[in-house]
Amino acid sequence: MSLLNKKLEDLQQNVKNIRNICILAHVDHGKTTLADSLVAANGVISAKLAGKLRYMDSRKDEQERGITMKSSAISLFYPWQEKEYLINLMDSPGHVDFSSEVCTAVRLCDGAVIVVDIVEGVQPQTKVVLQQAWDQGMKPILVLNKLDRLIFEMKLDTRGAYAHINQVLEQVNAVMGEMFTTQVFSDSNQKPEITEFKEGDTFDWSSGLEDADDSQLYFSPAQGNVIFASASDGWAFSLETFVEIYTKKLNFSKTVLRKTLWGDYYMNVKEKKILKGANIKNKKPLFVQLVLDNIWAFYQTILDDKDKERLEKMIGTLGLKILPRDMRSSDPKILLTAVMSTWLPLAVSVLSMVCDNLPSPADIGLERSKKLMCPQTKKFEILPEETKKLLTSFTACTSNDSDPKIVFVSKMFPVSKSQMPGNRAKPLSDEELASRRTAARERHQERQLTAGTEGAVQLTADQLKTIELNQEEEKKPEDDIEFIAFARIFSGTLKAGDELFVLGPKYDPTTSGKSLAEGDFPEHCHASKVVVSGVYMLLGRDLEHLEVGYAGNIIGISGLANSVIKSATLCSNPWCPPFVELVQSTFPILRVAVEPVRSSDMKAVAKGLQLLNQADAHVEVLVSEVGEHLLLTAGEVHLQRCILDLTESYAKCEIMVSDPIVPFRETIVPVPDTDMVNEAIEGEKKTNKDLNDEGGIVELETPNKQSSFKLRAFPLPAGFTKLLQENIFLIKALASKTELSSQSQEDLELFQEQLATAAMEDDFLTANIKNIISFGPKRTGPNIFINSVPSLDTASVWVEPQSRKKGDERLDLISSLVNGFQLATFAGPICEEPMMGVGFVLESWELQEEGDTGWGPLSGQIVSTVKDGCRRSFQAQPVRLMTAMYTCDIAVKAEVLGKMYGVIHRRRGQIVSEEMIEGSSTFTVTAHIPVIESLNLANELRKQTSGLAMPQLIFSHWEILDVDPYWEPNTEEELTHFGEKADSENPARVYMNAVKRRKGLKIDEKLVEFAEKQRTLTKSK
Ligand SMILES: Nc1nc2c(ncn2[C@@H]2O[C@H](COP(=O)(O)OP(=O)(O)OP(=O)(O)O)[C@@H](O)[C@H]2O)c(=O)[nH]1
Ligand SMILES: [Mg+2]
Repeated sequence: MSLLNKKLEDLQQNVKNIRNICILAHVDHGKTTLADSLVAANGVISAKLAGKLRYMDSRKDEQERGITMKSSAISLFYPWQEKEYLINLMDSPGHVDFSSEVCTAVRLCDGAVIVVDIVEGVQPQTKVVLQQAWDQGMKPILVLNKLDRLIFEMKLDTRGAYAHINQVLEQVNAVMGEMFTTQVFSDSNQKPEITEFKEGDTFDWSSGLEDADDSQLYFSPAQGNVIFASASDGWAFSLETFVEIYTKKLNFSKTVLRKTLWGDYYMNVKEKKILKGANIKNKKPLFVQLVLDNIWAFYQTILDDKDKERLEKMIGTLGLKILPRDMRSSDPKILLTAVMSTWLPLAVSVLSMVCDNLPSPADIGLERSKKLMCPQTKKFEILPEETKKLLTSFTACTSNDSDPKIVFVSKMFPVSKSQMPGNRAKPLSDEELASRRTAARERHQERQLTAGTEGAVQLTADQLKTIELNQEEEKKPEDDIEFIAFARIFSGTLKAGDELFVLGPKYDPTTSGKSLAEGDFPEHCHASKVVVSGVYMLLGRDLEHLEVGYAGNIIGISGLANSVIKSATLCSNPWCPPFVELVQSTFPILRVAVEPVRSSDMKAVAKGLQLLNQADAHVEVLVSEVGEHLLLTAGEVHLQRCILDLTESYAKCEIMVSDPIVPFRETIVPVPDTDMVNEAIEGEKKTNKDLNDEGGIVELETPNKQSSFKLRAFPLPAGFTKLLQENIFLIKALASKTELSSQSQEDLELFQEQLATAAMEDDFLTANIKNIISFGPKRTGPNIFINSVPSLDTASVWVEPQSRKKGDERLDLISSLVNGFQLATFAGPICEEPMMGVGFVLESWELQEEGDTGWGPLSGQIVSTVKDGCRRSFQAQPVRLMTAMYTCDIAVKAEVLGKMYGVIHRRRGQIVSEEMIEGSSTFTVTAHIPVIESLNLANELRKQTSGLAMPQLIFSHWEILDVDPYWEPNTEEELTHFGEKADSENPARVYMNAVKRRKGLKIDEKLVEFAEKQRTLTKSK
């Protein structure tokens, strides 16, 4: 172990001096480049390569594409103000496809370094990461990066740059302010309401915003939480850097400088005073004069004027020591980096601010610990006593023998076995050398003995066995991969040999804690036991073996591969709750079917997919109903990375990938007033209301004629459906109403109110919200099932089920009824895709004493009959397909704006907004584009705009495709307008048929019409 690593290991025990931080930003704002300089400060890479190597991007494709795809960690040592610090630094990806990797990093850290490109300013992912840091209760510092771009790209003078910096700061602070107000408002909602008013009482209209403390909230250089940097040129400074420089050089008072160096202050040279009001008097602010002017001067002298003499003078005044070799360099960029990084070393500014400003793991605090232990929707108080006791261990973060061991695994990452510390080539000891020599001699003798038997060698049974085993092993792709858990110890110590409980996300200490404590493992308790086989320090591309891991540190753990799939909580105490799952900001929407090129590789692919699933938090692997292996990814870039991983590491065989499969939703709409050519529909086609009264009702009977139903479907208002989608976690929480936290209780009431408002346009729905008996599919989906049979007295979703009244047999069969609805909404009749925005009404339900014999159990018959009924009543309404839409954010240069619009329109996209980034020629354009039309968009845009436009695609919403998929030209006008075969084909039908074809469903499609015409086309000329 190197000296540095030894030091790091020692430092792990001093929790006060540990900082766990991650670097977060929008894509390409310079996180990895910044990390380089910090890593270089530890001598892991040479300072010369810092900013160019992108050390934390250890994968080949990360290097080639220039984007980070995985978050990775490194432990750094930093001596600061006579103390020694251990900084566990994490680099995260900025591309939206990998936002789940950001989640895994954020989970383990206490502090965040938010990087913002000073030219691009706040971008969509910047907002997302600020929100994530906020939600996790992390303390952030801000790095305004790429300041060099202001000089040469934007060609700003120092005052212009100052104004621009202020603008970007305001943008960031606006985001912070917004999050703060939202929080205060939601907190003030929780305050107990005053119900009685006495005379003389004053009513407080304020929202609490005035009293809330926001002094620490905003970023400001004067607050000491902003750093200015150019990561690629290796320099950075905070206000404190210049305060130090000028107090030494010019004998200024530190306190005065700290107050005045940032802000509306200027220097009056005559009076030798610093005064306020630079703006009004049109004077140079102090920051411009003392800071920016100097930096601009260096860039000017070195890169523009190439004036060595002047430069030497400047270096002399500052007392910098530059290597003669760098001074002689003919490349001005090298010279610039050498000078600037000596004057304003990046690592010093960033790391010292991290040590001073960001909390240690011991400062985790009560609030954050509670948040980790208990989902927001539940009351902390309902946790069992034994569990509540663990809160002190969380907050204390101590490593005594008596402390429970609590570890959170946020992801599993693959390491090739040869890279593991134990397996790296070591120099051989004398004994090992001697034994190898003997072995070689024996082999040689054996060979000589068997030489006479014409090449045939008799093998013993044992030898045969080993050979067979070896052959089998050769086929297993996972053999050279070991999964290491990316984890943080929250309490206690961890070493190889420790036996711990592995608690899956669904583990519940209330129900299973006691059994586990007694040594039982009840079925489906989502817990198991595991023995840790090794603990490692994470060092970027390497791992270093650790004897013991201490509380507060981020470490790697081996030996968990068989017990942990993606994330888990490890604890020595079975009363520990599993850590709260993070809500993902995106969900995997792009799915493909994969299969091997050679069918003999099928097993390898199946195994490979499992490994991939384990290694990537954001991948989902499914087997479809027809037996295909489906892979769900966040987007195209993510997909390409997964396929590469699969072919190269996990399955190790050639793979065929289907065209991406894009999901659809099925819905119904009110009967339209006009047909496809905008003619009013009259006559026999009735209005929706009439339909509901008679035509829409479907009547069914179970096969044994014992039970019959009347069902009806109706479209939910769009706002209503949206609410259902947005509040899934509340709907989930409804399942256990007694455990709801008071906050969730209020959220629930609010949710009900909002639903009532959204239902206003539909009288029937308004009257029946209280009669909803289920949501579906999966009991949380955006469809509802309403009980409108007055005699059927069953509990709605909103109330706790009471003890059941005797006498009504139907009540025993409610779950079958609901299951039928669940199945119907899971796969609709258009093309077996899930339904959305549909309400089903149970109009009547008859149950006879007995039915025909010879049929299976009644419950099963009810499931299938209700499912069928829902599907038929769905089809009695005008049906529509819904397509998934992406929000597409594109940063694009003005000169290629037109070309970009061309690409978007061709793909049926709509522009939502377009803004120019002030002072630059870059536009930020937001568009909506159907997911199905988005494939290869990034590539096409790059080609069309010579790489000047970069799209970020995030799933946004579902949109109704306003054409009936079964529509064919019917009326005379339609026939004249569209021709007999609807020449411009019905897009909904195209999509529907494509889905059906994929699923192997029957398609109502004529392949060749009027074949004889085709035959005669050429001959008849
Ligand atoms: N001009 C300039 N370019 C920079 C600076 N810092 C980084 N870059 C460039 O910006 C590009 C992106 O840098 P990265 O460090 O890979 O960005 P990132 O934030 O890690 O990107 P992702 O991980 O993909 O989100 C690279 O081409 C860098 O050379 C800077 O201070 N000034
Ligand atoms: Mg990066």
